[in-house]
Amino acid sequence: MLKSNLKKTSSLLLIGTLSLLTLGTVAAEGAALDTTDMVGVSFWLATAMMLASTVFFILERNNVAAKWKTSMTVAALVTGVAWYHYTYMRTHWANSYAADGSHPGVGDSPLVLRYIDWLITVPLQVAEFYLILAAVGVATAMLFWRLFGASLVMLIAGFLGEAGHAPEMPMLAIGVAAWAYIIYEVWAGEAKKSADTTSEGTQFAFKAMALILTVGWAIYPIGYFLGTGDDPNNDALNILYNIADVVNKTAFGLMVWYAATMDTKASASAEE
Ligand SMILES: *C/C=C(C)/C=C/C=C(C)/C=C/C1=C(C)CCCC1(C)C
Repeated sequence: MLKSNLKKTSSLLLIGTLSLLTLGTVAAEGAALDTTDMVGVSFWLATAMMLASTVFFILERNNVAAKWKTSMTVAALVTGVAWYHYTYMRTHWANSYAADGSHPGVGDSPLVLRYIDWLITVPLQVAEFYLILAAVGVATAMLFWRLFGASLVMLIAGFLGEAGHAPEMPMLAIGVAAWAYIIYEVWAGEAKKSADTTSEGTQFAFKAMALILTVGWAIYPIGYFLGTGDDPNNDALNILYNIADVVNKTAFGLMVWYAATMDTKASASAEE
């Protein structure tokens, strides 16, 4: 009974996702992609990856132990929200070729769409991090709020700098400082101490997340930096942001899924 209800829920979720895909297609109408434009291609690849990951995480949610289900849901939300924004971002990019076919200038980056997406998905990932620690009862709510606060400072500084509301370099410095604080908190602070005492699956998830926050997130400030100065490289900025999003959302979700699967198998064999 419960099983069949779960199956029904996941089929409904899948149908919902696919209907959203139709909406996304409508949103893309009128935009022709220049297939020799690698930045444009990266927008399209990222869009497809986000949708595929979302469907995968929703379906795989049924195969993991109960305590991992919320983590899988959050992973699906992150890629789902990103997929939704990517359908618009790729259109924005494809619509902004100059008449001579040259690539868009700085003003044509999907800046606002990107930061709206990050403003939703980054706190979701911080929540994910917290959830994995909380699943074993070792994380405090304060840890969540500290990471949440620091990620907001990072994103707001980045937005003000990129949008030209504040000088680029000082904003980059503030953003990097907030990110450095997150790295410290994860490798040396409360989070680290909590994770040392838990199951193999949780430890794997924790290490994966610490790496994502340190190495995966490092791609963003590099992209930002290349987009600054008198001769900003708008193509490099966008292609790096797109790669970073796939790494930090899809690969990150896959690691959570892997940890969840590992932990589920371990507890199943312990019961036998
Ligand atoms: C799914 C989206 C994610 C994980 C976005 C992450 C964004 C960052 C880690 C951005 C970092 C930045 C800095 C560290 C310095 C200032 C500029 C930013 C906002 C690009």
